[in-house]
Amino acid sequence: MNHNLFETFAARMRQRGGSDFITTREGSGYTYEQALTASARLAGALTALGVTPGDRVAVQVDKSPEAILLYLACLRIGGVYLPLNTGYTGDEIRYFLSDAEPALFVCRPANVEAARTIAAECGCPAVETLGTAADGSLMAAAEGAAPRDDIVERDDDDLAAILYTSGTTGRSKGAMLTHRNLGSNAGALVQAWHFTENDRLIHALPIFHTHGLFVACNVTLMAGSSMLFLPKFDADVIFEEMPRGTVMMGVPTFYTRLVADERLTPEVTANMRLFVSGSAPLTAETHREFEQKTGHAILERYGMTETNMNTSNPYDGERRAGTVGMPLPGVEIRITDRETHEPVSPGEIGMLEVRGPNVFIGYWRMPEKTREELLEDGFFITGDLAMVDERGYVHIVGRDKDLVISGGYNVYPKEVEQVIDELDGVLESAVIGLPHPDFGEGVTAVVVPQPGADLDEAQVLAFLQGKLAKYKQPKRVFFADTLPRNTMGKVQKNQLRQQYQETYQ
Ligand code: MCA
Ligand code: AMP
Repeated sequence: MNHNLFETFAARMRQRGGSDFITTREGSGYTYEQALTASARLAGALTALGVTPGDRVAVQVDKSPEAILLYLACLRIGGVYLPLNTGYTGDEIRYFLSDAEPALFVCRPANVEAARTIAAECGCPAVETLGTAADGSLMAAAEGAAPRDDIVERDDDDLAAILYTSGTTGRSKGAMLTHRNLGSNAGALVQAWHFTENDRLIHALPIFHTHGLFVACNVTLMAGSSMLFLPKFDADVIFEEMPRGTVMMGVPTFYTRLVADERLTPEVTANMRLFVSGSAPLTAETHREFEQKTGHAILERYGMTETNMNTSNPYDGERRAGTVGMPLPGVEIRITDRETHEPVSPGEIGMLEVRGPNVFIGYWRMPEKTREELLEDGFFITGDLAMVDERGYVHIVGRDKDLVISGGYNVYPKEVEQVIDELDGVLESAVIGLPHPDFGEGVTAVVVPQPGADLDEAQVLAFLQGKLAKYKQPKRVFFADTLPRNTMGKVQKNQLRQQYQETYQ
């Protein structure tokens, strides 16, 4: 039996035939039938370009229906899809290409020159382009390619995708996700969230992360629903489209922006049946306000790049504000002591560990990192601190990892600190997340200049331009003579967070 996830998708796509799969506001898009045909052509193009089963296909393109067809084509031929944040700079891309060694890099048409240079440096043999108007050299290649209607045989444990997540050491780690990981999770979510062919998902998330790609698109494909693809979150457009949608998935920033808008009413959301939130904590306050204004209780769920979705509030039953619900079917969680991995007493806070068919098989070419985080008994150490209440709802109460989540994007302070420290005149730096009304947490730097150095905020910010993706760059930079340290010499970031807590309030 072929365990390629695309087998499941293809069966559904054939059934759904002429029904809409992806639509856009501009009137472009694909029915399921058209998507099957077009992805077969793209599969033919990938093969002609030399992509073979197990090869990585790195993709840094703007959001478009064709980018999803490329993902499907890649699955079909047994390739490993490797999506990259569109905000990544050349330096960042260089690292990913040299680490993942893809057989093909698909970039935006406007970036092709730089992409070719970087690809050549990294030994990546092929570069093609994909634009947002069904254009670019890859689409041209697909036009002339012999379509591939077959589906390459894959095992459950074969790789379907690699998604990079930043690491606490400053080096990004490629999470290896299998056909089983993606398929089992999409199946569980379709059931848990009652997705059907009648659903129309308002899709305003980026498609290079688990949330917008796997949660949104795999669930849609598995249920045979349709999606309205929007280039980005824009409240005006969301309000226009809600009367024609049934589900929206978003990060908490979507919801804080909607709640602050007077257009949010029971009438405008009357056709919607479900609002899902994840990727960062949704405050109980936003949850309650949204419900007061619309009658809809946002359904919060919790996941990670390494695990897909782990827990979800119930579809039927109480969606408890400030909690992420219960484990999805097939997913086990345990709350443990950080040192011993022994379960803590019920109701106590500990490390959240997770096991199940959703959990990845390790970090790409990082066996040691994998051993540190993926235990022999199959439990993955999430780095999130949690407790389970008396009714079985999981509360994420903090993080044991030094991580900032800004507008749903993860920023690892170490990576930003390393770049700041390269600036002449900087002795050292500490990057922290501070409460931010729009992004949840705002990336903030505290810099210690070398004695006699004359540095200001603008200089530090200018230095980071082009070196780090925009969302990783601090919103503010402060200066200090020293950083607070404990007796072990570790920087006391809690103290810094306290000192600067009012910055964005
Ligand atoms: C944009 N900017 C940001 C962010 N987004 N800065 C910090 N954090 C961000 N997230 C910058 C812009 O470059 C701009 O800078 C300024 O902030 C204001 O931009 P604005 O127009 O307000 O932003 P936006 O374009 O509206 O974007 C905000 C957003 C977006 C809608 C929240 O960031 C977004 O779609 N986030 C979703 C991320 C996501 O999908 N995460 C899932 C991964 P300037 O003005 O200087 O140019 S996590 C995941 O997949 C796990 C598994 C899970 O559980 O889901
Ligand atoms: P990433 O794997 O980069 O997408 O980030 C996963 C991290 O996002 C988790 O380890 C959590 O810290 C955080 N996260 C995701 N969903 C939630 C949620 N609903 N509440 C709190 N934190 C969340």
